[in-house]
Amino acid sequence: MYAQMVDTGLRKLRDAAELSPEERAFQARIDADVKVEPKDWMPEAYRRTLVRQIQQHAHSEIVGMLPEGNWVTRAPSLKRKAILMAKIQDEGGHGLYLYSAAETLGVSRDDLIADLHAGKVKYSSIFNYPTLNWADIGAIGWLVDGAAIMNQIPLCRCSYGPYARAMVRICKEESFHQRQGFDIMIAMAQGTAEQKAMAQDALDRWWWPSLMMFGPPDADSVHSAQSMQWKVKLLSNDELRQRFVDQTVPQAEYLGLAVPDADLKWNAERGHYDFGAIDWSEFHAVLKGNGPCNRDRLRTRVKAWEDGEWVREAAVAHADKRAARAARAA
Ligand code: BYC
Repeated sequence: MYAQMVDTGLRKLRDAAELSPEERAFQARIDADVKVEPKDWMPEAYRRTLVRQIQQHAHSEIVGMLPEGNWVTRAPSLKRKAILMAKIQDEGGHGLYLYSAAETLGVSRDDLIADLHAGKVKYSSIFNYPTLNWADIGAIGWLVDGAAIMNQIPLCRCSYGPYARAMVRICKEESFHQRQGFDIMIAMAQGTAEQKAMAQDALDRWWWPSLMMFGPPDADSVHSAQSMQWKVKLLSNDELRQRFVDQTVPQAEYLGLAVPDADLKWNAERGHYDFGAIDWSEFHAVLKGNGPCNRDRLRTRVKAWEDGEWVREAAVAHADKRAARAARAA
């Protein structure tokens, strides 16, 4: 149990004997499921791991608003438009809870956002794919939010208190998002032949990128061993991916849609679906900035930040004036 990695980026865990007394006590608290709180002592690598993961997660929520925002003005009805706007607003809120959780670790939101805009840190690969038709909005809710929930429900039990608590509300909202996506897919799959074809096309394009959301295979995951030791991650990338496939294939069958994988097959012995090989070269290309929409997503985020500068400055000036007025009155 008492083993830690020498450095994040290496896969070798240290033996208990190699840990300092503080590190041993820290790991013992984690093993006993005691939450770590901001003012508690923590190994510097634990803090860095959390800042990395939480900020990647926060950036994903904010960038994740963009592919959906593309469809607000083209939603097929007022009801669908209102629902989509509420969902996108929820994603913005998730980003804010997560930036706040990261700030408890001694970093500033402005610095995290500057790193995103400079391309120094990642956000989820999935948001570098385009939304080409309305069925894509259904597929995002069904598959992308479905994958997100699969990954994030266990994070409600992760070792860092502020992150775990933020995840509780996020997961509740994500589960509505998943249902609204499935509702769109039902409407389209049961609609005209043309609508059903759009739903199938969306599933064909979003299936494999959704499986990539869970990250590289366990054997290639540089951070998993240490993150699981620290309960920053509760389940491995491959375990979560398998759970997602097992949960989603029957849903596709219910919709009457075909999962685009010739090797997909129920394995009674394992009690799981076997599925085909993932094209990891595509995943790595997207991570390197060469996905279909990487440049566009960052350009849009930077522009939104710059366009909003006067609002942030006005809010600070207003707060300063109020504080000065209150000080004069006191
Ligand atoms: N995309 O050692 P590994 C959402 C990176 S939000 C991009 O396995 P780890 C949603 C990884 O960061 C979705 N990068 O890493 C929002 C690492 O690079 P760095 C986001 C990826 O951290 C709005 C390297 O590959 N969810 O769902 O142990 C609307 C090696 O990987 C990806 C979260 O952030 C990827 N897919 O595991 C709807 C949840 N996968 O950092 C939905 C919290 C891996 O060394 N995060 N990388 O430069 C996690 O659970 C984990 O961080 C991951 C990766 C499973 C994502």
